[in-house]
Amino acid sequence: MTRMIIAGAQLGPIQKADSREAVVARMIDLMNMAADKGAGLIVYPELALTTFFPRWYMPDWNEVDTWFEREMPNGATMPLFERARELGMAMTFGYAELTPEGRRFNTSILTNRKAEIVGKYRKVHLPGHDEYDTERAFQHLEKRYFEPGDLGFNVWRNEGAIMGMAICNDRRWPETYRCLGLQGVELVTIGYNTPAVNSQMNAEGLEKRLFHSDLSLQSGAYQNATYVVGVAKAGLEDGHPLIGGSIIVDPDGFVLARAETEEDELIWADCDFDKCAFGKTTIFDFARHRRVEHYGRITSQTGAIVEV
Ligand code: CDT
Repeated sequence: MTRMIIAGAQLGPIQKADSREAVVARMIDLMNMAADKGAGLIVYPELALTTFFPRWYMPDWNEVDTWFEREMPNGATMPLFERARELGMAMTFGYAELTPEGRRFNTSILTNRKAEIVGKYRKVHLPGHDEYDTERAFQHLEKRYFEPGDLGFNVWRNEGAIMGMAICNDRRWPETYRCLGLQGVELVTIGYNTPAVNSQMNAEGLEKRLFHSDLSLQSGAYQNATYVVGVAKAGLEDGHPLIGGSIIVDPDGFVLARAETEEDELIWADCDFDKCAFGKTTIFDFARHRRVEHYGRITSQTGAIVEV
């Protein structure tokens, strides 16, 4: 039997002027709280170390690179790794990765209880645009600052459970969960930075955005009989509101824990990974029920083609 208390460490806003060291101190505070709850794994948001910088158009690539990490761990994040090792707590968090070859990715890593990195994921579904867009109320320049991830969707057996990662916009795509589900995933961790307003439709605000976040995370969990943890960076960041709504979802799609604030806040739930087996061997027994002969379009065609 494998069970573990999983913690979601929602972060409140990180302003442009906030140092990585100050953010890491906040992350350690949340980790200490998670230890008090007996957590074996703590999940932090996407781009956890800085403000959500893709909202800013930067023509100067030297400035862009100040938001990226060249190695992990590094000087700023080492205290987090050291505390995780002391507490024997696995963790996952997101950051902007600049490789030695000069490639830029929106990345997350997964560690074991010894604070060794056992998994890395690079965001596949990058939202937004790559040039300044005068039509939008604010910018979302992920396609400018990152390449689409090149590692695919992988799982790792970590501390007794089969774990996979995705990042923010990935949570809206059923393909994400299914690629992980087809590898038997039991826990999907997803950090996010979601603006509370649609930059292209002002009328779409917080309520609808939270609904879509829940809908995506809960359906991904249910349809693949897996736990899903979605963790926000929330609140008013550099004058721009981000949704909170971090949740832990069980393999039936029910919400076990939910953040109530838009600040640094810990949620946690006791996750019994054996509970994934029922769905995986009955209604979502992929081997018995999937009909791949009818799914060809999913990989051969990207956009919709209307022929009628
Ligand atoms: N960071 C990130 O991927 N944010 C996107 C905003 C897209 S607009 C709905 C998200 O999917 O939340």
